[in-house]
Amino acid sequence: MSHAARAAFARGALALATLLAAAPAAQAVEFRSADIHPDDYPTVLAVRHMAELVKERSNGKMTIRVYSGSKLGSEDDSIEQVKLGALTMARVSSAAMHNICPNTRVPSLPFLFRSTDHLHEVLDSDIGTQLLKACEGAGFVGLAWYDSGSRSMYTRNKPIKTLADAKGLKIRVQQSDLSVAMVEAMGANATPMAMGEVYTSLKTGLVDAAENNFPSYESAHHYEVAKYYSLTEHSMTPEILIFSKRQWDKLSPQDQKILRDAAQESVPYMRKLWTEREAKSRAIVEKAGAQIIEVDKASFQNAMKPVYDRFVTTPEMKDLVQRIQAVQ
Ligand code: GTR
Repeated sequence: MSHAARAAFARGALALATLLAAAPAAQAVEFRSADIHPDDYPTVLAVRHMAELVKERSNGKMTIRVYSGSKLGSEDDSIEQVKLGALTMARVSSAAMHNICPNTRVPSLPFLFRSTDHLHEVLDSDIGTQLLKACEGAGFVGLAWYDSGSRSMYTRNKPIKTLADAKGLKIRVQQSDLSVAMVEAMGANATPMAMGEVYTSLKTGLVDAAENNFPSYESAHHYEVAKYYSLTEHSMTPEILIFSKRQWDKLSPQDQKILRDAAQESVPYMRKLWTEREAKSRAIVEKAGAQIIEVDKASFQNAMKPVYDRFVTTPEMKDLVQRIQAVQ
């Protein structure tokens, strides 16, 4: 080879090496994940934790960018985008999936879980795995369940102490027909709306009440406009992390495993943060003047039969409910 040819060859080799060095970056994928909660909320921190594990285990090939604080829209918007594959992931309340995949209604059934331990036992068992798959036919791979504590009622004007106090109130609920039915079974009027509209609706009196866990009541500032928090603890609807089935099917089994494992490993991390946040949020709202009220829980519980009758209709759902109740 002549000197000139050798030099040309070396230049070519160098160009090729540069190209190869850039190649992993070219193949690298960044997944976007949506959450309506602020940066310091346990769900957001949990998905960020998952993102770190995924990046490390895929040697930087897969990264996840979490968009918090509704930057990508409401929960319903995100779900639609995930279905289309325009957005890869979303952490949403499983109540937001009720009308899309009916079996997700099961863990939201009123007074179904006896305690947080009971909820964890169920979600960590094959029942939890079965329920995570409930939305695959509708375009969503369920990656993990996250805690959301229990939801309780809060009011603007007067406290709810017993079922009779809920009668006739206009109560904001999540956009789910089960949530609507639950509030109607209490003798109240349900107003389904997105979380982002609740603060103003409470403030202006469009609704008299809403219901949520302590961290959401606190972080969304609802306690400033509805200071009576009544411990009805009527539902323990968990959060769910969903992945677009369209995008999932394009991934290798190895990459799918990295994602699934990392999501699962973010669960205990999230649970720890959740317990801390519940206590912290409760302290914040109490300090700000919110009143925490004990209620006659049995009066609420006794009113829930019509909800079970209407929604637990298929043999599969009946079986799920029975199996959940049997978990010790
Ligand atoms: C919260 C949940 C949110 C959202 C909200 C609501 O507890 O974390 O994802 O669903 O409730 O009431 O809309």
